[in-house]
Amino acid sequence: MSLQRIFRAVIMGPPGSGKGTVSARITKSFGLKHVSSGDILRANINAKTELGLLMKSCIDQGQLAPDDVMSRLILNDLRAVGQSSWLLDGFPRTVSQAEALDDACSVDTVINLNVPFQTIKQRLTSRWTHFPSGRVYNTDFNPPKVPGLDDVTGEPLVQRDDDTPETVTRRLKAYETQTEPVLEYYRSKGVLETFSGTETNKIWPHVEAFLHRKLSLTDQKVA
Ligand code: G5P
Ligand code: MG
Repeated sequence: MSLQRIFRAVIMGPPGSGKGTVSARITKSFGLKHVSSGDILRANINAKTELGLLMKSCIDQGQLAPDDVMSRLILNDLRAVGQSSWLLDGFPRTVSQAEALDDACSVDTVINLNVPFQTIKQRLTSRWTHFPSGRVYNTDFNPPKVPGLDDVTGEPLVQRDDDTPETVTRRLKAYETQTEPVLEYYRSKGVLETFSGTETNKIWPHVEAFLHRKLSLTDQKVA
């Protein structure tokens, strides 16, 4: 689908709700550029940048990184994306981050994946990730073709340090206290669209149909 003006979307949901998985499908079907705050932080940790070294303990403990650091990092990345349409995954995660984003640009739609916490806990302990690309696998749901190796590059997959059961519990707590208020923030602006379920394959057709409608309406408004 060709986009006639910049479309700005955010994908939200608790840790492990499938943001990365659904983002990959949106990128493939609609050509939005995927900007993931978690992937950017992990790339910094891997490259041992100053930022990565500072943020590693925060992330490993399941706590959120400071708002000012995150807002500067992500707004900078969005500027680098330039005139492309984008999909933000993992940001904003606090009301203060949402306000910082609003100051820079308006968001057209917020896709909220509403998945029960019980479902999430099982998923995260069997997740395997290809760090350089952010591609995610799951030993039950979408296993790699060759166990332990990325389908595209053949490079080794690793488990995230913050996917231990104790850290997952802390991440869910941080989500409840700090991120859930962001849903209310976007609901009151009339841009929140919630998709509930326990399986990504059942949620995805609804997200896809919604974006088809939304993007064709956006095109009509421009025409
Ligand atoms: P991240 O990287 O943003 P989270 O915690 O928000 O991390 P996460 O864990 O990346 O989110 P996800 O992207 O929502 O989860 O989910 P996913 O990876 O697609 O799916 C999870 C697993 O389930 C995968 O193995 C997938 O294959 C599988 N799966 C998907 N669908 C199904 C299904 O239907 N069935 C089954 N069985 N499996 C399925 O943030 C990490 C940390 O970075 C910091 C924080 O410390 C954060 O904790 N951070 C920030 N701090 C402050 N502000 C910000 N804006 C920050 N952004 C990141
Ligand atoms: Mg993710």
